Amino acid sequence: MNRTDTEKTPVTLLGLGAMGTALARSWLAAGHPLTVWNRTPSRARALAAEGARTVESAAAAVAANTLVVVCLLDDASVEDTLTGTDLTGKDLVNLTTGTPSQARARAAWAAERGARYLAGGIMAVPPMIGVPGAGGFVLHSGARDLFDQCRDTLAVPAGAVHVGENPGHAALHDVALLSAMYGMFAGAAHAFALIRREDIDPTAFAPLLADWLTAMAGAVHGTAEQLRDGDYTKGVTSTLAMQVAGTPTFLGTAEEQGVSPELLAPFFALMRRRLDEGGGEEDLTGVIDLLVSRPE
Ligand code: FVH
Repeated sequence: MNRTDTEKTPVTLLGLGAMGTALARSWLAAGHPLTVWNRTPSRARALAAEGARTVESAAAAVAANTLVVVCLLDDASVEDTLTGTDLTGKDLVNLTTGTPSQARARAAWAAERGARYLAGGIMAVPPMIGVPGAGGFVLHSGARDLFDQCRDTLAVPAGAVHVGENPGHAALHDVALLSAMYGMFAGAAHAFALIRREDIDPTAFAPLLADWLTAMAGAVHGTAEQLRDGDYTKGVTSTLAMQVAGTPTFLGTAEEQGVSPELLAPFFALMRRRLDEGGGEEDLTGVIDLLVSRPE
């Protein structure tokens, strides 16, 4: 295909749910020729009015362009949609959320059908798509050369980050980052519960909470260095012994405020276990080893 530098790569997009529609609009806004298909055709109508080409079947959409992006509900819907399409010579980018093993199996499945394959994980909600500076990004894993060839197009909806050749690693990073997010939300839920019955305006409390979480987020770099070096006492400022000694204050305050400790208690129990095993001079990194099951 001869294309000048100013011509934009044509894209096929399968799946026009909330996320697929946001992706579609970002590629249209950036001037990429876009062919779309959705199981429920009515969802494609607005995009057709905005310049997308709509086709009657997934097979026709796949046939339209080399670069084929799928953003569907789950791995089963990807199989449903792509079965019966001709993937020979296609560059298939799957932005559907799934597990690492599903991603590896789907990569092998695509290779058997003659496609090059990138797995993706979208770290954004639809309003962040196509909005520079919104903070969203998309994780990709699979062949580095394919990622490099498609990078400019893949970076249109949100920053594109390659996290390795193993096709399962985008999903693994995705779930790891979202798991950390849920831990943060759990902590925030407990914090709001503590102030709930007091004369404290939650909207005045929220900026303090956001600032504190932001200030603490950088601690993950120290954790990463300790894991890399295998030295959990390196650079410790708040020892596990000190932190465990403080847990009765947290549990006592929860009791005083009529708040269940059920979100905090499991983490405190792990901290206590690590302390009892001799990790008092570490900070929290040793807890990670308690979570990882070891091969028999
Ligand atoms: N929306 C979000 O906030 C999150 C942000 C992070 C990434 N996720 C993942 O993105 C995938 C798509 O999410 P979505 O928001 O577009 O999801 P829906 O709006 O529910 O749209 C689902 C689309 O999937 C189609 N679909 C479902 N089952 C089938 C099937 N068996 N065969 C063909 N298509 C199927 C559905 O079609 P229709 O119902 O309109 O006919 C929609 O196009 C997802 O993996 C998120 O985890 C989004």
